[in-house]
Amino acid sequence: IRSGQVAAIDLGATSGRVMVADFGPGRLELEQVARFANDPVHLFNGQRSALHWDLPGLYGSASAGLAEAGRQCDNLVAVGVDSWAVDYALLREGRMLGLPHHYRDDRTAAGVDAVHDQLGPVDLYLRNGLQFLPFTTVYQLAAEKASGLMDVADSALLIPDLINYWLTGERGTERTNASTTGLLRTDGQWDTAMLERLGLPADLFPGIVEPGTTRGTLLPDVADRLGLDRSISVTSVASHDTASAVAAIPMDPDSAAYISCGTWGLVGVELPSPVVSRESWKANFTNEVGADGRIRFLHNVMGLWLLSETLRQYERDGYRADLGELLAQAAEITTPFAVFDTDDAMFLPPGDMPGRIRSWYTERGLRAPATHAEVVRVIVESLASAFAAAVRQAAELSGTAVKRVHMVGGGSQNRLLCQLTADRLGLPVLAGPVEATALGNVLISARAHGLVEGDLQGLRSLVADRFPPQQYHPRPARARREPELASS
Ligand code: LFR
Repeated sequence: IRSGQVAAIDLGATSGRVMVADFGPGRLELEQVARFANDPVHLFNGQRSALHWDLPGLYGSASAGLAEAGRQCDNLVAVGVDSWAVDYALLREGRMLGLPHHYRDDRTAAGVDAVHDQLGPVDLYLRNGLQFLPFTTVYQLAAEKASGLMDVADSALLIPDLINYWLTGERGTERTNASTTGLLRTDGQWDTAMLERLGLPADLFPGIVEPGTTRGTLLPDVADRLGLDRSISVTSVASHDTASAVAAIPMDPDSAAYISCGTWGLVGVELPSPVVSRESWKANFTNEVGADGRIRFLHNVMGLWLLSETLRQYERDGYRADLGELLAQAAEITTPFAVFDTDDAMFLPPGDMPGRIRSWYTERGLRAPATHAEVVRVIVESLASAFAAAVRQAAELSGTAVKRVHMVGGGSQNRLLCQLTADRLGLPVLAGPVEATALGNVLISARAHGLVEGDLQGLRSLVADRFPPQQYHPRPARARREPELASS
C-alpha cells in the first residue's frame, strides 16, 4: 500500500466540486478544494430558448479546482470525473458542436414518440432494463435528429467522458454512465440492432471503458497551463454520480436498501444481476450498472430538486428563504396534508415549483399548503412517502429482506427527511456520508493505483469506519399511520 492523494471532479446538477482524498496506511481524509455553481443557460436556437449546460464554464471551474488540488498535494497521483447521467455532447473531428442540452429541456417529447413508434415501451425495457424517464439518452438522440447536427457529428461523449477527453485527448464511454443511455443491452453490449432500427449510427459513442482503468495522462498543454505534473493519471471511475455514490454506501447489500439523495432521490437495492420482469417494468424500476459490475436496481424519485426549485421561486418573489429555518418550522406543523405524487412529470421542468404544487392539490379538491413552511412540509412529507414506497417495492421486486435504509448525499443532512422516512418505513435510517459520490469516485481511482485494496465491501467498510452514519429510529406512533393517499 502506497501513500498519496487522488482528486475527484464531481459535477452535480446544482453544483460541482473538486475534492482531494489523502490515502495512507489506515488513513482516508477527504477535503473539498473547490465548489462552484452549475447554472444552466437558456439559448435561443432560431425557434425557442432551449436549456443547455454551460460546459465550458464547468470545465473552467473544474480545472481551476484541479490546479488548486495540485498546489495543496505533495503527491497527487490521479484524478477521476463523475457527473449526472444521460446527457452528451456531439463532436466532429474532436470539436464540440454546440452546448449539450440539459435533460430538463422539454425537446424530448418528440423523441419519446419517435422511439416508441419503432419499439414499444415493453420491448425497450426487455432490451435495456431501464425505467422510463423521458430524457434518457435514446430519446434525446431521437429528438436531436431534427436539429441536423446528427448528420455532421462523428461522435458523442457523455459529460464525464467529455471532461476526460478535454483533459487527455482520449475518448471512451465509461460503463456505469453508458448503462443509463438506453443504448446498452442488459448483457452490457451496445444494442447495435436497436441503433440501426432508430436510424442512429452504431458507432456514435466510442468503446466502453471500465471503471478503475486509466484513461490517459494529462495533455502536456493542459498540465502546463494548470501547473500540474504531466504524469498525473486521469482514471476512469464509476463516472455516473449515482454509481459512485452507491459504491461508497457503508451497507450490506443483502439486508439494506439505499437512498442516494441529491437533486434526485435514487432509491433501491444493489444486486448481482438485473431484474427485468413485468412487475419491475410496471413499478418503473431501472437496472443501471454499478462499480465492480454490480446492478443498481432503483427508481428515480424527484428528490431535493423540489425543495431547491421552491427556494429559487421564493427568492424570485423577494423572500429570502433560509432552508434551515423553514425546515425547523415545517417540523412543527401538525395540520394534516395529503402527500402529492412527486413522480408527476409536471414537476420536472424548472420554474414556479410552489405554484405547481399548490395547483396539484387544488385540482384534486384537496387542502393546499399555504405558508412557506407548509409548502416545505408537504415536500418533505411527500418525498419521505415516495422513498418509503420505493424501498418497499425494491425489496419486494428483488426479494431482498431489507432491515435498514442508508441515506447518502445532501438529503442525509436533512433531519426531518431522514426521520419521516424512518417513520413511514418503520425501519432505521442510517444517514451519511454526505459526500458519498466524491468518496466513491476517489475510492475506485485510489484502488486502481494501489492506494487502497479490497473488493467493494472492503471499500465500504473503510467508509463505515471513517464516516460512521447517524441513526434515525422510527417513531412507533407515526410508523403505524398509513400514508395518506392523495386520491382518497
Ligand atoms: C443524479 C442523476 C440520476 C440520473 C439523473 C439525470 O444526479 O445522475 O442518477 O437519473 O441524475 O442524469
